[in-house]
Amino acid sequence: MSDSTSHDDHGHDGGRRRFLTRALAVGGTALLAGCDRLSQSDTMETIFDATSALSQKAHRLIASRQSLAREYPPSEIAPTFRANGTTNPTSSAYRILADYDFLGWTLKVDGQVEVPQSFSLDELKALPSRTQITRQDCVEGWSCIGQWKGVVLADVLDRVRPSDNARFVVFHCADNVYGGPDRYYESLDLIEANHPQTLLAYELNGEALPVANGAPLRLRAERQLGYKMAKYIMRIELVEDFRHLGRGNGGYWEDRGYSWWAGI
Ligand SMILES: Nc1nc2c(c(=O)[nH]1)N[C@H]1C(S)=C(S)[C@@H](COP(=O)(O)O)O[C@H]1N2
Ligand SMILES: [Mo]
Repeated sequence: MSDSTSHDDHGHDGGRRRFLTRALAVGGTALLAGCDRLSQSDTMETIFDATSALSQKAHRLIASRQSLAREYPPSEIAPTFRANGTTNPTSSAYRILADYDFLGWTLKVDGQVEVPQSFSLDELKALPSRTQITRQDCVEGWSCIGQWKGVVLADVLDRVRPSDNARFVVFHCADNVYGGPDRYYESLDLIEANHPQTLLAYELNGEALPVANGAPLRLRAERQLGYKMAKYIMRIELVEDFRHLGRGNGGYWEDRGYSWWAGI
């Protein structure tokens, strides 16, 4: 859907591109490894402002949609991966699943697909896996490095065969944020969803994914801010647009003012 855009971008307006590259580099170098809170909260504000203000097209000027997120050596892994947002969903359906080690959990994949399917955790683990050490950046002003193992989302999508009109991949979660009425959900476009580092992760730092970090399955979209990486995934829905979901903006935090495009 947006291939033509990314090709067009090369060679356009080099001055603007250099400016944007510099603007992001200034924010980027201030991010610390590990799970440290940033000392100057305005640093993250700068990054977040830039992220909100730049159009999706502008981002493509400075980073190809195919580029890889940085991966780190094992020595950089934080001793404890910080948890944020929901850390222990309270719905009775989730509690029962958690009490039985997620034995009865299945991932439903449906919507605009030719072959809707459900996958058990064992079925997902039997698919080819990828392991990567990456840094998660939260808009609240911290970052954390961890090692994730999971199934490449593109492999799951290949199995359900998205229809021609499918444009976005929506992740439906098990938790109501802060006990409110709305379930967490998020979405990626098909380019981000099919990126080689986009995983449905079931392991963190060599252990089963902890409940605090999204057990039994959470998204890793390593070129995106933390809020895109849905935890507690119950269902994946391929859609043409977001109109029927939440308040129509493609995600729980997007419905509350965050930018849908959260590329970093
Ligand atoms: N289902 C769900 N997914 C979520 C959240 C949440 O509250 N619920 N918080 C998001 C935010 S803001 C961040 S920074 C990361 C936190 O992931 P972590 O708890 O593994 O650090 O998850 C994201 N995914
Ligand atoms: Mo976040």
